[in-house]
Amino acid sequence: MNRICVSVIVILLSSFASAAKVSGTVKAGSPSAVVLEPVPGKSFPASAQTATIDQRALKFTPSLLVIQQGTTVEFRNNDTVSHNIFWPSISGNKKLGRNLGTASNGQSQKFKFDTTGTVQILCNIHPEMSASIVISPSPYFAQTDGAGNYSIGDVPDGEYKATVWHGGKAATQTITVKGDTKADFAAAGK
Ligand SMILES: [Cu+2]
Repeated sequence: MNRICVSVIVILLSSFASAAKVSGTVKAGSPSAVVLEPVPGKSFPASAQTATIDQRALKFTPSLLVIQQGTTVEFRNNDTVSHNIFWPSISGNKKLGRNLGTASNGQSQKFKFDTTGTVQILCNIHPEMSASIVISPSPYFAQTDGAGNYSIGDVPDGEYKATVWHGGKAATQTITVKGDTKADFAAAGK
């Protein structure tokens, strides 16, 4: 079971001059994610996309999913046993917790995530089942490959604040994007 769960949020602080690629390595390894988050006041149209988390062999797949705000996630039961879907909170806000109930084989449950933050997806039938969703306010995000590398295209030049989550913990740092930019992130915060 992979307990590593790393996310990086990069907050855009300055102007949109030109677009470039931001890439690098999250040294905590995979699964990891990199998200670009605008400063307050700058917003993007909500996503109308969909994403899927499978339930297969008593696991959520993927165990880490990164989406843009407004994305609908389909939870699809591909096991012969029933699964429940619930989350106690979003970024600690218990008012945003939900219980989608139980689904049997072949059934799907859908939920549109309209708020940003991080979500721990759980099943009350199988306590060992867990997945994480990171909800980005912007369309700038990526998940790492198996080696921990990430790449985000079309990122405007500027100052960004990077938040790295690892194992449920977070750390932040500032990076500057000017043209194609390399940005590596260490593991874990406090
Ligand atoms: Cu289950």
